[in-house]
Amino acid sequence: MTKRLCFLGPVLMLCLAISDQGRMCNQVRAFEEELANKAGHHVQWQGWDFTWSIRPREGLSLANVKFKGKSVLKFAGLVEIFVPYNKGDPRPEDFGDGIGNRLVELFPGKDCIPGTSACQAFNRQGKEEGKRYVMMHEESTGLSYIGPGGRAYGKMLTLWCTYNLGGYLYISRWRFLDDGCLMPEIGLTGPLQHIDTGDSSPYGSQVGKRGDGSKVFAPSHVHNMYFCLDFDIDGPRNTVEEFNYIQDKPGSLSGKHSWTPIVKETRRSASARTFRSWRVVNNASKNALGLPRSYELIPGGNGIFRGGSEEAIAQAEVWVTRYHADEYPVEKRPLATALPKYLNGESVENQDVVVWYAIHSHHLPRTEDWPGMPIMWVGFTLRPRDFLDSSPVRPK
Ligand SMILES: [Cu+2]
Repeated sequence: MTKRLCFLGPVLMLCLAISDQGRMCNQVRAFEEELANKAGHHVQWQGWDFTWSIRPREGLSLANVKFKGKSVLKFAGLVEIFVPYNKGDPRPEDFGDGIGNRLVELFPGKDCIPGTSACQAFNRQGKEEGKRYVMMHEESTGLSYIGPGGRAYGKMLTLWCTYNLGGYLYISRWRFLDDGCLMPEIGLTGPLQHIDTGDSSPYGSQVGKRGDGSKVFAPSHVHNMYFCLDFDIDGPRNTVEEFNYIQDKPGSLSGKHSWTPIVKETRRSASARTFRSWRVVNNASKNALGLPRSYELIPGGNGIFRGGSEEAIAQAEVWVTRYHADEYPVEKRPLATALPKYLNGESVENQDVVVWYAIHSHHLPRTEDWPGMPIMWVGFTLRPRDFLDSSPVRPK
């Protein structure tokens, strides 16, 4: 209970004297210093300004992300991958003790996307020497606008790496678009896991044949990817609002949308039926139209997953919590244990809020996934809403 006292300043020094709490405070202090000093590799590109680093638990993470001079995120990282199999087991949490040391070596000149410019390949320390694990390149997004006034063309900066987690290979990439969108994406590849012998069934499918003629059976499963997004939209005091669109009456031609502020820590479900999304708003920061600046979380994935009733982490897509220095990414407990405990009714209105987002990808293996699975991409978008003063496209 005293760990909530472990904040910065004089109190921090006080709690360093207590052994267990001292360890936690050291971690908190180290992380705060890391953020304050902008430790990691600093990048400036087309209005974006951020640092990246390889963290022991979260792997390739972002800190102090700004767009056009205003802060967007204090921290962003992948924090867990939970892969329950449809038959009920196994149900591995692929992060184990962390993914920072499960990076796969990448080869400059080969693993960059051909034809893209300025491909850089880094070691763990962000230097372009030795074994490379992180790549960054710029690529064209093609047309970003076509219409009266001409055409506009866009580009993006992609920062990425690959992990080997329990045999599966996961590519993690962060795509920064020059229009202010940030797209976190995960690519699933490598060999299928928990292969058996047999025919297709409601729990999986036949994906191939071995040399001896036996049928290769691959079980179906869901990849649940959890992200920690510590927003700071032009400063730390933010509010999360939920968007829903509902027909005025069933069958009616008209309908209304609403933005509902989330005032207390809670978890929320996705809803394709109401076009549900969320935005993080700074009500004190207004754009040129006088509208509060925000970034919107546009959900992705191919459905909604609900685990067993005892799996609290698998009962929602979004959690909104108040920032505490001793919680993730300093927290050492697995996310499945820690996250449900963070919800304790605190106010999250005009506070330093953290959004936790789970993206789900149901995977029924197919013939084409055996023996090599082509990369299957899944991701979501963080999009500026009234953050800028006008459209970012300039047709010529
Ligand atoms: Cu899969």
